[in-house]
Amino acid sequence: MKKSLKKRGIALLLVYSMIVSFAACGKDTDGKATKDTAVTSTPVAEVTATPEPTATPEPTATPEPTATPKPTATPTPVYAENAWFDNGKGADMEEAAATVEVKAPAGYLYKKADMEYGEIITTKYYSTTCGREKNVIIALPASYTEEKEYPVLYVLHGVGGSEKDMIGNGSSGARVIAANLAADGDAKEMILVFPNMFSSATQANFSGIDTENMAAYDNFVNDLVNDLMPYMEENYSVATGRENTAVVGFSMGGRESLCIGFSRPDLFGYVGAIAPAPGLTPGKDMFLDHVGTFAEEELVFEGESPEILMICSGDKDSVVGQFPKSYHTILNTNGVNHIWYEIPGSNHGDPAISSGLYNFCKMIFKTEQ
Ligand code: FER
Repeated sequence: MKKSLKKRGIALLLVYSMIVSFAACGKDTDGKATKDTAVTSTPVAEVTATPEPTATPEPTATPEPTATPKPTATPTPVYAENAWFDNGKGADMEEAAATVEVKAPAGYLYKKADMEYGEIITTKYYSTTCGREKNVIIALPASYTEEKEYPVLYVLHGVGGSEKDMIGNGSSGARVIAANLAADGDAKEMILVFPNMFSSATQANFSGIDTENMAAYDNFVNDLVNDLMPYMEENYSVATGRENTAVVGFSMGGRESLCIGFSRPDLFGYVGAIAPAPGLTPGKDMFLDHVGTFAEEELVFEGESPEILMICSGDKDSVVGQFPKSYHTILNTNGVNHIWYEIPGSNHGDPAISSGLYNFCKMIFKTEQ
């Protein structure tokens, strides 16, 4: 019984193979029969072998995915892994951390042709801290009106920099990123303030990375709190209070935003540091043996703590190296809730700067009041 079945199977296979071979080889690409039939070109000995899988119709009928337009306009966001560090002191930042994207989408970095970006005011205010006038640039939202009050984000530049550095229209331009996000409803409308951080009472300009110049940057917290913030409140329609006041900075500006955040948690509800420079705590690098503005154990909040405290850095930063990560480690040790993430492949600049600005602008001023 088995044998006869096998024989019948072989016979069937033979017939089947002949038909398949004929069908496959006996037609040209248009499906028309050709003169050169396959029957003669297929040796019988091979026909008894298992039919080639080519006989099974390939699933070519399914439309290729290329037919669907590629979603290049809105690329899928890549969320930062482990961006949240909860040390058991509350989980206010957890939700925000889940939305951190490692890179700012390109669509947010440049001005859109059909959009208003608001007035830019280049002016001076008198600093009692420095005993002189200081430059500041203020960027108002396009819809600015005295009828409303706006939260304020102070944006701090890098070492030896100026008030002009961070406003930009390019990929590190805080004003364009903030406005594009606000237009999409992903950020609150806000006033951006770009100060000049150098705050010496005896010297007008930065002259090199040394302990005196660093002290002049650390002194900016006094200029900010005693001079610039009152100036803003007097001259613009500003929403006051820590829920409406944020500070973010790059490199030296990141170090100072942390310095400000830890010094005045009563005034700043949102603190962001992008590739923060060494010297917030004691440490030595190629430039200086930093005395440290704070001892490591002083980086704590006794009472109020920020609604958002974000530190980020490129993982290929050749200027500040591992210092940003060391601040993250210190905060973990000290039980300070914060958000920390790295921008893969970024050196000391973009895409880390635009990533930090984009994520920070999305997170701030969202606390229920
Ligand atoms: C330092 C290394 C880098 C330092 C500051 C920087 C204060 C800042 C770099 C920048 O702002 O881009 O040791 O000391």
